[in-house]
Amino acid sequence: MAYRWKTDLTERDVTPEGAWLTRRGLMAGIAGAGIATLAGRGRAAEALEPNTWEEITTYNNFYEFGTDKTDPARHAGAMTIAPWSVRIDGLVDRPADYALEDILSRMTIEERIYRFRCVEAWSRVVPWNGFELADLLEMAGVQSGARYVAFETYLNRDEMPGVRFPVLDWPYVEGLRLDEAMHPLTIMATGIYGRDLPKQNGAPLRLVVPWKYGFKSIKSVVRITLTAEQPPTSWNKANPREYGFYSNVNPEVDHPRWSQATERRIGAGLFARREPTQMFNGYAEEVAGLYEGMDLTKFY
Ligand SMILES: Nc1nc2c(c(=O)[nH]1)N[C@H]1C(S)=C(S)[C@@H](COP(=O)(O)O)O[C@H]1N2
Ligand SMILES: [Mo]
Repeated sequence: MAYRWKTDLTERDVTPEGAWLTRRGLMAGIAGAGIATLAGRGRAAEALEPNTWEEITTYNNFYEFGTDKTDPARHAGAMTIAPWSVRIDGLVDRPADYALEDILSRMTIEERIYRFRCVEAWSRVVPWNGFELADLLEMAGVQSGARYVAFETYLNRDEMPGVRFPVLDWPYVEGLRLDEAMHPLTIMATGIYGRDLPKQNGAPLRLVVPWKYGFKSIKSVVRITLTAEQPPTSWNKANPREYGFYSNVNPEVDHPRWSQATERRIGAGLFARREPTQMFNGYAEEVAGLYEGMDLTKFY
């Protein structure tokens, strides 16, 4: 398939040969969905190691299952993910409850190896499988008045022990400007390493916006609404001074309580040096244009 967008890293940069071969085998075995392996135009100077399946699936934020990093892996197993449907509504031509199987039968699943940067200043590299959000939105038919996209996570009080606590106003909600949502780097992830997305990572379908802090990448999405007005977002509602609507990764705009200049790479080891955080998490070439003329200290 034609390569359209640089993802920073090539398969070979980030994947040990053995895992690569295994993964190819796994991916070849996935029925129905056409998987196109996306070989990014890598930056030769960078030789980043992949994060392991273990590192990606046992240290998570999914507050519906508790606020400890190990809670999602321990508790998310209780979440019902089949049958699953996504309501797409608001300013669209074809509002409906779309069954996940119907969505997947119409989408092209690709692999996207993306950096992932949490606002808490840890990071990793994840080989996602997924499709472009733009393709899903086009399926529903975006109307001309739409300017934003609102997302909502599944909520079930019996299955989610964390929602007994008012850490956030449940359900978890997020939002993007329409041009951010339509950007080719923005994907809906369905897998990691060619395997189904684990529940703790937001099965069966979660947003991934690689140039924004991790909390924008909302998990286990059940509703997508096209709106004219900027939608409310969970972390912004909880603490508007600390978490803005945009939440673009920016080493020059610190969190009020900590620096965002550097990050701790998961799996790097206890004595590893912190790495410098990159503007837009390394995707400036692709996305800086979306924010031309905006004061990023004001629109944080
Ligand atoms: N519904 C929901 N989505 C969520 C969160 C959450 O608590 N609930 N946490 C966010 C945060 S803070 C991060 S860093 C990422 C973590 O994704 P990962 O566990 O797949 O690395 O999920 C984001 N999406
Ligand atoms: Mo995060």
